[in-house]
Amino acid sequence: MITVAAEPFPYPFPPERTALVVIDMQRDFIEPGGFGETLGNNVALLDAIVPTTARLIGLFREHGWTVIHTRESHSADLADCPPAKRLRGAPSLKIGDVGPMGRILVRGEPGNDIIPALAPIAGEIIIDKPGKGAFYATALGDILRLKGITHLIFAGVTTEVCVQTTMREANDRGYECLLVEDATESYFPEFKAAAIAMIRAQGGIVGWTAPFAALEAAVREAK
Ligand code: C5J
Repeated sequence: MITVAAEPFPYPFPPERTALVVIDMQRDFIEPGGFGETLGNNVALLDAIVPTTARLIGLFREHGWTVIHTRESHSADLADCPPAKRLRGAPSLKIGDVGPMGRILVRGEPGNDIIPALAPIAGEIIIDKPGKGAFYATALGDILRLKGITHLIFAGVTTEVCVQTTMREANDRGYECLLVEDATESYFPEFKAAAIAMIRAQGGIVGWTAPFAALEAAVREAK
């Protein structure tokens, strides 16, 4: 067991039964011209966590621990995209429309890729998810069960939407979850702060949170 100095109290995890889940670090959310910007958001805010997220992924790769990436994405015929999702918020470009990086939030389009700085490498798992939560309409639960995973460490965007939704889904399924505070971001800093507070309130009702430095220090000390 490795124990991280976390909130609301120390987080112990068995690395061989732990997966890092990096949520939706896609061009569509982080680069201009994608889904995030069509909804009126300042995408530059999300770019700030890329170096820390790269170090977090690097830490897992260095030890050969499980890394999972998710992509929010839809099939080309949009059969898995509810009209409510496509139309809500009156985006300047809707899901499936052609933008500067190809069709917005459609699988296989350039904008739907994970940003080059965090690109998956051979052997890492990629989950394409049509919803905000990574367990909905995906094989994630089966994959984790087959690998014997009991603990999940989360990073990615956006904190209060896809990250928090997935963390809550995982918590309800019995996983012990930690969110890395400086490897997650929101278009709304106050929503990020609120999500972190909600996750660790009431004795860790959804899980734990800790900065990357605390996780890295715990891993180095355990050697
Ligand atoms: C959103 C996400 N915000 N990945 N998706 O629509 O959080």
